This record gives sequence, C-alpha cells and structure tokens, in this order.
Amino acid sequence: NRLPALLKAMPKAELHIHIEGSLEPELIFALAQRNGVQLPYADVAALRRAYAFTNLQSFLDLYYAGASVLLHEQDFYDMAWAYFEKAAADHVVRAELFFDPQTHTARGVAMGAVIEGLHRACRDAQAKWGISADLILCFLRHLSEDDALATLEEAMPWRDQFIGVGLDSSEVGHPPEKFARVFARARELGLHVVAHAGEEGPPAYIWSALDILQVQRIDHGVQAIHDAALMKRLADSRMPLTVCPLSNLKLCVFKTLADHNLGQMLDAGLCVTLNSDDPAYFGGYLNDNYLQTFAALHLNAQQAYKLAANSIEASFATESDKHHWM
Ligand code: ES4
Ligand code: ZN
Repeated sequence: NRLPALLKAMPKAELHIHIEGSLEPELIFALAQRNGVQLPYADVAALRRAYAFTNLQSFLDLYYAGASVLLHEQDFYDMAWAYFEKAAADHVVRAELFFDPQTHTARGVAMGAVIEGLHRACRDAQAKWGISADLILCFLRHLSEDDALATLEEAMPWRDQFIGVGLDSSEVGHPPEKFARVFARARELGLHVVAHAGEEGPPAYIWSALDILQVQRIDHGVQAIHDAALMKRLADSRMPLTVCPLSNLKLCVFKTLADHNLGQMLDAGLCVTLNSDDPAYFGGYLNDNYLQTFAALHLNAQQAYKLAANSIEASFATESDKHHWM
C-alpha cells in the first residue's frame, strides 16, 4: 500500500494554520525563559498534560496563555520558522498563515514586531525551501467590531506584508454579521477575505459569512452538512472549505476521526481542503492530518489528488504559481 508515501510526497497548500497554534510547548518554555515570562505550569510535561480539550473555548484559553510568551520581533520569527521547518518536511509548497494581532497588541506588543517578524520568516522560507508563504490577519470575534476596525487601521503601515483578513476565536454568540463593516473595509482595501464559520456554529453562520462578509473561503464549515440548500450553494460556487480533521477530533466536534464528514463533503462535490489548524495543540502537522484521516475514513489515491488539487486551487497564490504546482 503506497498511499502513505503519496500523501506525504504530494505538493500541497496549507490554508488554515494559526501560527500561534504552531507554538510547541518546548518553544513556549524557551521563550518564557528568554523573555522572563512566568507560566502557570511547572514544565513542558505539565503543559502538555493540560492539552485535554472538551470544546473550542477550553482550547482557546490555553492557546492565548501560550501566546503570552511572544514579545519581540525575533520571537515571532522563531515561531514561524519552526512551523516552516515542519511544512517543508510535509511538502507544503504554499502556506497562508493566520495570525491574531489583537492577542499581542493588547499585551503592549508593537504591531510592527508581530508583522515584521512573521513576514521575515515567510521571505526566508521562500529563499530556503521555495515555500510560497503569505499572512492573513485575523480579527478576534469575541472582541468588538470597533476593536477590529482599529486593529485594521493600526496594521495599515504594513499593508504590503499581509494579503487578507480572517475571523477566528469563540464562534457561538459571535456571528459573522457582527463584523460586516470591517470586512467591507477590508474588501475596499483589496484584501482577501475568509472567516471561520460552521466549526461549532450553525449553518446560518456560514450563510452570513457568504452573503454578508462575502468571504472567498469558509474555514471549517463542517456544520454545512446539516443544511442541504447550503451544501448545494457551496458545491455550485466551488466555495473552498478549509477542513481540519485533527482539530475537530481534539475539540470534540466529532467523536472519532471515523465519524468525520470529510468523505461526505467530498462525495457532495465540495471544494474541500485539509489543514492542521493548531498543530502544536491538536497532535499533528499537515501530513499527520492527511495520514490519519485517510486511514480512518478509508480514502483512496484519487481523493488524495483531489484534496491536494483543491488546496492549490483554493489558495491565493498567483495563477502562474498554481499552474506550476498542478
Ligand atoms: C482556532 Cl480551532 C480555532 N477555532 C477558532 N479560532 C481559533 N483560533 C485558533 N484556533
Ligand atoms: Zn482555525
């Protein structure tokens, strides 16, 4: 059976990775020491033991605590560089990295330190491994739209160092329409627009991400399965869904990987892609997501090619790069 070798070697794009979610416990402790930040965990093993999540919020609490060790431009660089080393090993040719500036600026970290550190790592990854990489600035949906608008304005001096905006954090109770104005502004600025929708939230949140935010991709979107008209809309428009199976498993969206609806979404003709979300917290990078999901759902080589091709198609790379990778 040569499927695992194919899954590993295929050139693929990763379109749903929160770079703060790639921060491994070892790097969290190294940065805490370097920056003199106190952590409420004795050591790496104690932190790792705390990674037992019951839902999205139980994860987010630890994810924001972990990010508190990031203070300086070099910290952001080192975090992204560690991710690119994994991505290169997984044959990722294109990566679109989410980052959460509000998590950092709220602690007094300069916007420039965040964006410049991450952007420098993107450039160096291109030079060292030929990975095409860009940044997507995400708004925290548990905060206000005014806070998001101020964050977008604050990032404008670095407009050429990110390609789009996204929407993440606690979904239920914070529907996409809460961010209608800031997404309209982002679109006016020529930024790409994506949003998390239908991870834990209802199909209605996917409809409003499409119709009100006018997103170009839906992040997660797995709850679409409960709405036949929405499934038809997504299929007919070839709207990409950035699905993250190991994330869904760890956050108890599905009871087991065998229960995941990826196979049904592929069968329904959706433009599904596979991604790692927060690999340091969810137990695997991109190839782990491919390997474990294919094993659990008994997917085949044709579906492997389909998912990899979808990831390239759904990316915001140039048409010439896409052509080169297909
Ligand atoms: C996230 Cl899994 C997930 N969902 C929503 N927001 C997030 N931020 C980081 N990981
Ligand atoms: Zn996510």
